[in-house]
Amino acid sequence: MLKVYHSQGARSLRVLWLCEEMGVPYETAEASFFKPSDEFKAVNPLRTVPAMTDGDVRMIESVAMMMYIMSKYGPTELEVKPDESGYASYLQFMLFGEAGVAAYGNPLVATRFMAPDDQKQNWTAGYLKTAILKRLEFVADCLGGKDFLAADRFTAADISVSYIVTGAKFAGIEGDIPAGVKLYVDKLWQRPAFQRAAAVK
Ligand SMILES: N[C@@H](CCC(=O)N[C@@H](CS)C(=O)NCC(=O)O)C(=O)O
Repeated sequence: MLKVYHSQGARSLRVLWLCEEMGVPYETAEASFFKPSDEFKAVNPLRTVPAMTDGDVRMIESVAMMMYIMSKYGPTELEVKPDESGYASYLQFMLFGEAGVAAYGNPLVATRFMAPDDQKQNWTAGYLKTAILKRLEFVADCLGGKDFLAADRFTAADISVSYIVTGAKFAGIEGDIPAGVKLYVDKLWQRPAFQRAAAVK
């Protein structure tokens, strides 16, 4: 069975949400940032969350985990196939959710909580905040009021991109999320599978 090393509010939410949507069974193990267990450290020496095992398989990238689960435990409508229109958008937003948006949040969170007081509002923190919000404006433009980013249906790309709104509170930018993105994510969060995943401690 899939074992997901999870911390509430972390990117493990992407993996749990996908599993809940697909009905794939999983178990969780606590992945604490402050007191990582020996087991977690052995699975993920980087101690970033999430990590996942599936038998002998060991993974430490959340979007790759989603792609693995869809390929291995699908088929699922959450994945857009190469012969469907919307495939290129799907692929792009799957990766954009992490590489294009959420990755900018890590140094912002670290600066907010770990930098010396006189550096918490430094130039780089301002740059990172602007970079994230600019990219979220791009997401809002791409949505143009639609409910989903690719293929006119709910897909894993929506799970990937929308994580940033959960992470925004750690980065201190939750009040700055563009209205078009907020509306889009609020609707996604109505999904029962999201609510089950978000409730996992
Ligand atoms: N690209 C990785 C990023 C993982 C990541 O940075 N997770 C955050 C929590 S959501 C974390 O562990 N931050 C602590 C750190 O970077 O040391 C993924 O998508 O799984």
